[in-house]
Amino acid sequence: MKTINNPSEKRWPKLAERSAIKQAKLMELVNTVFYDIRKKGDKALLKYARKFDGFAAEQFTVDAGTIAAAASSIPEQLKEAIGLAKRNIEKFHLSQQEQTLKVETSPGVVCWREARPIEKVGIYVPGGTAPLFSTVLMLAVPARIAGCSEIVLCTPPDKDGTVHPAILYAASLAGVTRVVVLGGIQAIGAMCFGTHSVPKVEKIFGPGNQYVMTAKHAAQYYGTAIDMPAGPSELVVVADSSCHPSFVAADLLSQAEHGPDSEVILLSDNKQVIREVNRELEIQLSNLPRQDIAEKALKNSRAIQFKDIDTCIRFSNLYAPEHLILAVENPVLRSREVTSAGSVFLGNYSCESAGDYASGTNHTLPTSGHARAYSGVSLDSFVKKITFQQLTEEGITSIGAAVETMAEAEALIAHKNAMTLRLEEVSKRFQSE
Ligand code: HSO
Ligand code: ZN
Repeated sequence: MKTINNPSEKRWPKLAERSAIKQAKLMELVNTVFYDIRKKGDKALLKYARKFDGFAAEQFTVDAGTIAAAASSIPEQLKEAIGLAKRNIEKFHLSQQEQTLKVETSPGVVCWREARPIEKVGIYVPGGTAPLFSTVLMLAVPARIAGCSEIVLCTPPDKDGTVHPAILYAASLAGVTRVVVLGGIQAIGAMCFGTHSVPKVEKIFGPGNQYVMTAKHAAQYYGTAIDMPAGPSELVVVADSSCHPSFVAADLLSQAEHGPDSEVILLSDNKQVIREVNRELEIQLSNLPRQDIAEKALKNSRAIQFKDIDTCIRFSNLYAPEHLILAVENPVLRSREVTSAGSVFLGNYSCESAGDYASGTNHTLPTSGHARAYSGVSLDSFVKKITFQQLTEEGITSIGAAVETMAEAEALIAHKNAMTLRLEEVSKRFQSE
């Protein structure tokens, strides 16, 4: 990894920049595909599935028999692992349910919020070299807890036109209501507009390549919400002399192996740590099946040495990584300094893989600096929160005059009247009693 030594603060913004993704050309393509899907529905899906994936299933929806049969082709050990992960994701996301809290803001004025599920949600699971069935759990489990009535999963077919059995198994375990074999722009377009075989959804979740990301971006324009803007995966590790260099290297590689555009950064106050992590990277990299991908990702990556751990964390806050590992002394205390990150892993034993699969936190997180303003996916991502209020006669008298005064000052007399009529009725009744 390229090492940078004590960069001045002036250089930080440049060092925290992600490489820009060129979306303009892709947007043209997305618009064309979307237009066709709106006009021709399933016919257009078939055309683009053949064109882009080289394959289109006779029928887009995977039948119940195929889904049920998937369980028998998965090793028992993997089923148990998926079961454990599901239970932990369920526990953590169940804990995010909020109690309704009714607040009396003024005498007789009660306000509260209640969550209602987003009825139809779509989950996109990329195909390609790694079948991300863990992502199925991360998205379908909270959708189920939230009470979403339709959970549509779109995933591209393998070369032979099938879906990986672990994706199907995770889908049935987590409560997905329909699995559709469809990938890329056409999958996002199908869920955005709805066709004969793919239901229209209210919100689309999940990772994807640049085509998928651009299509999700465009879907918003047509009124379909998305989980968050997404880019290549990222990891920042802040490590001091208490770290285990081999662990740190393994963590950096775990994220680097996602894709050649993944970005991993090591921040340390210690030259020796950087040297040892680099040595470990070389040893471990040579043993990885996805060595090529990880190697390419490491080329965009860097180690930065700062004067102390405080400065490392300040830089990390500016960078706002998707994942942050604090492999430092007193990690819990240090974590208070973290102001922007998608998910934080504390101490030498909290590897990112734990959160990617089985600890219970969600692995769908903001990338590309969006952690400055966005949270990762949680139970809240699958609900709308509706506010309620109830005013009694006492409530009208507590805030009525203020409402009248403010409405008049905004020159909105109908607003004022809505209150005045009630105030008059209440005061008349008081007088006659
Ligand atoms: N680290 C990925 C999630 C994932 N890792 C899925 C393994 N499988 C999110 O950036
Ligand atoms: Zn990962």
